[in-house]
Amino acid sequence: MPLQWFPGHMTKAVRQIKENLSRADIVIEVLDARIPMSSRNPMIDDIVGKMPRLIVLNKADLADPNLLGQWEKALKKGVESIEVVQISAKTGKNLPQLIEKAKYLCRNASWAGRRAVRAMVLGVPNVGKSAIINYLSGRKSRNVENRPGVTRDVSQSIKISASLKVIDTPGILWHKFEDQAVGEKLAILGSINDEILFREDIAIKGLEYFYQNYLKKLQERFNLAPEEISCSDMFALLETIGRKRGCLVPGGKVDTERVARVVLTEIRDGRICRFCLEKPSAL
Ligand SMILES: Nc1nc2c(ncn2[C@@H]2O[C@H](COP(=O)(O)OP(=O)(O)OP(=O)(O)O)[C@@H](O)[C@H]2O)c(=O)[nH]1
Ligand SMILES: [Mg+2]
Repeated sequence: MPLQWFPGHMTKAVRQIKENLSRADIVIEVLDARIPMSSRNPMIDDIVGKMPRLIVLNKADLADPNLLGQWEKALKKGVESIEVVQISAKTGKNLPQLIEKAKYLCRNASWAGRRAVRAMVLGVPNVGKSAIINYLSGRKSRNVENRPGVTRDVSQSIKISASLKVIDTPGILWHKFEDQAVGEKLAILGSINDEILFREDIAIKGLEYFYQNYLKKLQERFNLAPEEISCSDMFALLETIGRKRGCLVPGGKVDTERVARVVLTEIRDGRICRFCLEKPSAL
């Protein structure tokens, strides 16, 4: 069954975003640094048009450090109205650069230097839009949770500093994933409501990526002997992990739903290793 999640609150959110866009000078597009391509919402291009854009690769603390710089370059691609910065709303990495780049994008505006840059923060659900704003503004972790669809309304303008004000928005997805792999990656990383997913299928997809790209780390994390992982049957691997983690139902069979939750949590929280599910050459 194709993945799709576009609940009613997102329809309202898209309308609110369009209505409020004129309150902003630039857009801060937040991507998950582990899936910079799949977390780019094509609707955002249509909504913001040629407005100056700061692309933020958030959760850099969880992403593969060997690929982050490459992604930064690939996304910038010499476009003058686009700046890119890799940050972490957990560690605070590069947040001053975010403010500097937002100012830089507006350096030629008639009002530059006389008033704050006004930025609207956009992105798919759960990429850390609200967490970034909280960190920058020094607010407590209000309105931040590790599930998609937490922020429900476009916010008032929030003052970050004398040079930056931001508007928070609800995460939005688009109506149909042309490429099934895009939906799967968004699901693996928690941008799609888990309740609508077949968790086993998504966990298996996740395991497949780690099997292909981070095999050694996968073995280490789940204590897998080479013969336990030598086949490419990912369902069997899920069951093996289930037995090792004691995810069993009475009678001794593996509770695959439970182990799928475990695997997804471990992937999302970066407990296997820092990773990216896609490489910039795929752009
Ligand atoms: N490790 C890590 N976790 C982060 C980072 N940024 C956000 N998070 C976590 O990611 C989860 C989602 O953060 P939110 O700020 O609620 O995401 P959002 O984009 O506002 O989500 P919606 O409001 O649902 O669209 C929370 O558990 C945050 O603590 C980061 O840079 N690193
Ligand atoms: Mg939010």
